[in-house]
Amino acid sequence: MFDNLTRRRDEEERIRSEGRLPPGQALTQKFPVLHYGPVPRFDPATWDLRVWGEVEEELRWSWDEFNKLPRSSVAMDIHCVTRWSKFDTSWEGVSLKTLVDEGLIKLTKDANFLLQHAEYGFTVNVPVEVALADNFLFATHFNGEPITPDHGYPLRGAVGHIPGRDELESPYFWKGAKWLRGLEFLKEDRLGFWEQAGYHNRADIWKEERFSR
Ligand SMILES: Nc1nc2c(c(=O)[nH]1)N[C@H]1C(S)=C(S)[C@@H](COP(=O)(O)O)O[C@H]1N2
Ligand SMILES: [Mo]
Repeated sequence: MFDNLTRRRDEEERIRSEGRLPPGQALTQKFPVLHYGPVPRFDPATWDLRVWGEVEEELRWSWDEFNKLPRSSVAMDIHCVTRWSKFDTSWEGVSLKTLVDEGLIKLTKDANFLLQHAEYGFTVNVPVEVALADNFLFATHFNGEPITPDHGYPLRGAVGHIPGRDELESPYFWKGAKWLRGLEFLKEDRLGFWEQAGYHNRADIWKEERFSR
């Protein structure tokens, strides 16, 4: 117990000295679970991911089809607005940038925002440039294993900070929806679930954009 505490503090000091600990955050070696509402069940036979709004063609991928899309992986530090940070997490899944570059999703010129739609009507909004960046992934795997049900199985948005890539806007972790089922591209911004509840629209971890009021 005492050893763990010392190890956590030493680790936090190392991360801080590397400039990777945002203001007001603390290092955790656990992986807390945070969400509103129940954990949905996954049925591979009925699951789909729909894409609509500011796209040239609406799309619907079944679970089998989704698993044939080109795959990417990214290592990031993730930062929860409730002040825990988890470092060197690795994620695997599908990147919006790749889907757009390969013409698998064709955005219109008016696609300015992405609204992620999750089970039970949960939503979260980000500017499309944030979703197109290297630090944003539609993730199926965390640290080499399928994401667990309470962390968003089978698919979640994952966003964080890539060490050394300070030019990328890095939002708090809530900007990734767990149990993702739809991607709606919008011309005008529309606030998601937590944003409507008073959380910050942009949510930059370095500027401590936690709440909007
Ligand atoms: N579907 C859904 N996704 C969600 C949420 C939620 O309530 N529902 N909460 C967000 C919040 S507030 C956080 S901090 C992260 C937490 O992810 P974790 O439980 O894997 O740590 O998920 C985000 N994604
Ligand atoms: Mo959160």
